[in-house]
Amino acid sequence: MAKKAAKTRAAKRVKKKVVAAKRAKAHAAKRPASRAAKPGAKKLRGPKKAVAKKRSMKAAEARAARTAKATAKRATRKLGIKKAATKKPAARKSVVKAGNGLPPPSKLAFGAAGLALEGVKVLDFTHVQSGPTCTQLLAYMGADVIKVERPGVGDITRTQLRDVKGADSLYFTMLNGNKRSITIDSKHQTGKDILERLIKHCDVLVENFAPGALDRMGLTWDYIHKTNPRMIVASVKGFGPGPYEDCKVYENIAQCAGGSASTTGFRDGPPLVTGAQIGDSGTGLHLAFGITCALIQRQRTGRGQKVLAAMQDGVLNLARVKLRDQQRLAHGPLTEYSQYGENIPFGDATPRAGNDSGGGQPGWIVKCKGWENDPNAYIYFITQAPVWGAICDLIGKPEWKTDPDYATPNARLPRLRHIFDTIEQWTMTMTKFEVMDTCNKFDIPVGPILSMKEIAEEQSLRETGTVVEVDHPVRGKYLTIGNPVKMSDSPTKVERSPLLGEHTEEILGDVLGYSAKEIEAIKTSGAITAPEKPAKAA
Ligand code: CAO
Repeated sequence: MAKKAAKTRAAKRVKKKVVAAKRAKAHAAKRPASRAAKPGAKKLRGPKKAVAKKRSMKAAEARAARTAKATAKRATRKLGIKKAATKKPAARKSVVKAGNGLPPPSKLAFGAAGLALEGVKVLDFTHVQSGPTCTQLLAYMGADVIKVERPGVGDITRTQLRDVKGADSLYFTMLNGNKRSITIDSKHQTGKDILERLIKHCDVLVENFAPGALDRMGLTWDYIHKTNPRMIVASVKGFGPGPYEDCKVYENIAQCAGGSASTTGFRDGPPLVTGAQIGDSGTGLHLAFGITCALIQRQRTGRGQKVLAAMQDGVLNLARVKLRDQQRLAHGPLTEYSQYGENIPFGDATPRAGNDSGGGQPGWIVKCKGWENDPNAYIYFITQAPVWGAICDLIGKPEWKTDPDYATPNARLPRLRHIFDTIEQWTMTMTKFEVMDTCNKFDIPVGPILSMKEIAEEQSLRETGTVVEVDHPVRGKYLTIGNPVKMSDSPTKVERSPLLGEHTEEILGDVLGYSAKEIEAIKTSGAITAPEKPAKAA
């Protein structure tokens, strides 16, 4: 008992000493440098004084720390407390392992190790253009894309803009290559059962129905996520959440709502939509990017997620330089717009820029030989600053190289119209291809206006697989656009689009495991066939 009391008293004494030492340390830290300095020390001024002050404070702190450490050491010794065994940190092993946990590099030749998305199964509920663009790209990359279509009807584009009677239109065939087609009535109970199996089987569901349509089929996120927590549900919609989220949207609506139309066309004309399908195909591309990222994230999390690409957002993303210009307007006119050189004042919004070059290197479309009869006998000409001297020599204006009105990019800005008129006098003496050949020798950036006919016939595009000819059992040979992205270890082989329901039985049997007997029952249920047309009255 007495021993214990003595120990407690000793502990209290030690504690007191520790507190005192701590106080001393704190006090030393607060002590002004002048007081910390030794008596008789030379009085310092300015920066030297500041350095000395810092040094003496440091010394005081160190003294206090030493005292506190010694006191605490004595105290622990008195109390008989053994110093806790401090674990020596193990020698630092290299945490960066070569390969990052990935399998060893394949020894197979590049292009022989399968395709990038091999093994990824996609339940494709897309139609028209935006969604099909996305799933076709996934299919080009090797995913197994199972396109679900309404029995007897299919994707509406099969019959839209038909050029060959009875055959799937090019609108459809050029957006649905490398896919398999299954017909399922998603509102029929047996159809719903088949879809449930597909949801369990697939990794990604892609859809671009009008807002709410997927939910009305009973395929809500909650249901899908419960049925297959790993499934990624990817959607194209016209607008993101907000006042317009329930609206149906087509290509040109997106171009208008995304800021493209207001900035396309000529200043004195109405807004224009572009021929490039930035709303549909552009958003499909964005969605494909989102899906591949979600697939990678799923490798860590094990779960799927919703991926949304709104067409307005996709267009705006592609028109971002125009939002850049909108903000620049607050700080003065947009000097690279020809309207600046023509002394036409700017309004409060990014104007239409005609054929002005979007970047800081002025450019314009100029006529070439034959423009009177050929609507595409034009070339885009960029007066890139580093090659200005070569341009002057070519167009017969060597004096512009030293003329202060033309010698610098800034001096040229108010004279762009005259400069391009002069360039045009020269380009009109040659075909667009001759201008291209001549300019390329001097590294002058130019681009012939190629017609779709010229592109279809361009041999180099065939050789790279960008333009591909495929054979179709009903319509015969047709051209399609292959994979615009070329990968050294995932070469794309473009295949024709499927006929409506061409793979229904194959998918039911081989993929979903229905027996022949079950397939027969499904066939007669009406879930995969078009409803019978009522017989005509005699
Ligand atoms: N079985 C049964 N019903 C099916 C089916 C199937 N396999 N596939 C589709 N349907 C039904 C849908 O359930 C929907 O029915 P309800 O409206 O009764 O629920 C119906 O077909 C039509 O779907 P939808 O509304 O998507 O089609 P739409 O032709 O009226 O509209 C579009 C087309 C493109 C405007 C609209 O889908 C849309 O806004 N999509 C989102 C934006 C988009 O992708 N636009 C780009 C299109 S490309 O230019």
